Amino acid sequence: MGSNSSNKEMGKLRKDFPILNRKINGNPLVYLDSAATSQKPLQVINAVKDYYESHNANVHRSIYKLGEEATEIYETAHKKVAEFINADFEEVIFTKNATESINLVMYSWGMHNIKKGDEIVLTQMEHHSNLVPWQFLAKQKGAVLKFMEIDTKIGRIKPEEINKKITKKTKLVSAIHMSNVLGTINPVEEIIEKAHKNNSLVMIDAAQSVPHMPIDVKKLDADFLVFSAHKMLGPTGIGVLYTKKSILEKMNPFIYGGDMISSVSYEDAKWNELPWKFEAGTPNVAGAAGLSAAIDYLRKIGLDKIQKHENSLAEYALKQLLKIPQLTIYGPKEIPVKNRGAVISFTLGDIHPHDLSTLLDRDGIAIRGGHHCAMPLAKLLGVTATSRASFYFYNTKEEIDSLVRSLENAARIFRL
Ligand code: 7TS
Repeated sequence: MGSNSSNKEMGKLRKDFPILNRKINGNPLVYLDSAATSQKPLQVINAVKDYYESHNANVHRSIYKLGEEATEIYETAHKKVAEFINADFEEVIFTKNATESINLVMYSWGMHNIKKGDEIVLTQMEHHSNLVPWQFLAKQKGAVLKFMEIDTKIGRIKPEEINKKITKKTKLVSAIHMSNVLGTINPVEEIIEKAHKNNSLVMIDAAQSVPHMPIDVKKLDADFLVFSAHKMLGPTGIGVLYTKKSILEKMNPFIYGGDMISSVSYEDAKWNELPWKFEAGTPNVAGAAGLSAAIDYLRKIGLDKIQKHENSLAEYALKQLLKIPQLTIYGPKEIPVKNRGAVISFTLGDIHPHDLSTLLDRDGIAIRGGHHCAMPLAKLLGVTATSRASFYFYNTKEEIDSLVRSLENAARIFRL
């Protein structure tokens, strides 16, 4: 499929997203902040509505019809997520978001397995949610954090850093799959192979990759992998932790209480079977209903097709943005695009990214300005903030043209 026909075909899906019909300040909304959260199709909105209208009850406890239906909806969502990433049913745990998934691993696995002097290896492009928990753990345990350095000119991990930083002392490597700032897709296969050779476990922060490309956890061989439903058309408030069964079986629960037990006496308790051992309390059933619908929607289009279309959007956007002389792009700029997603960070002259966001908002264009929850990376890039345009399959080339027109206009207003 050519990039123009893919633009047209994907453009037809926009009718499923009611919010994309909104006018902002009299202009059609151009939503370019899907890395923060994606918009939701009617199929997802209706699944949540239908759950509350027709099936609402608590799960795993009520024997009456509605209770059975709610349980069925909740467990089906688990099955769909497992299938989506090629995991086993027991290996998929629902959390609140990717951040909570990482914290679960830090508390339940890290607190018991990381010891004084052990090394935890991250990249220099981690989101705070895959940095701050490990800083806390390292301080608690006297462990050492190491960072695979990046070449800031091209926005990629320096190839030699993988061998240099992952050693026999490494107990955990936790790496972002696709950068939410640079758009870089990291060589996680190579990182996982190197880590396993050194008997280290690996966690992949797939918050920005699972929504945009096919992921097979068995093929990848990651030990832990996390993501959030809200970046992949699903509702907020529900996230996923994938963990290999053999590791989960040895981990203690994270949160203690109802539903995660099989039997309780006044003195003691036995844990429930996987995955419920890690899901205490009433879960986000409506969120799970929405996540199921989101997965159905994504699978119907096909992740391969989504990735291809986003590659063509990234390529077109890079080409057009590179024509603006006052604009600096941070991250991979090669054309044709390779190992990068459709997230582009930039600065326009010395306009503060917050001012640029405000100016573009007047034209109905939503882009994010700031440090994108990666303050150390911004510092490394020599900036305090950048502007970021991030795309999903529902974005079009015409929207990129609107972005470019508005940026050129901003450059004129600021006399750059
Ligand atoms: N990891 C990555 C790579 C992310 O991009 C984000 C959120 C998270 C983890 C945390 O996800 P959460 O659902 O737990 O909040 N990234 C962004 C962003 O780039 N702009 O807003 C949120």
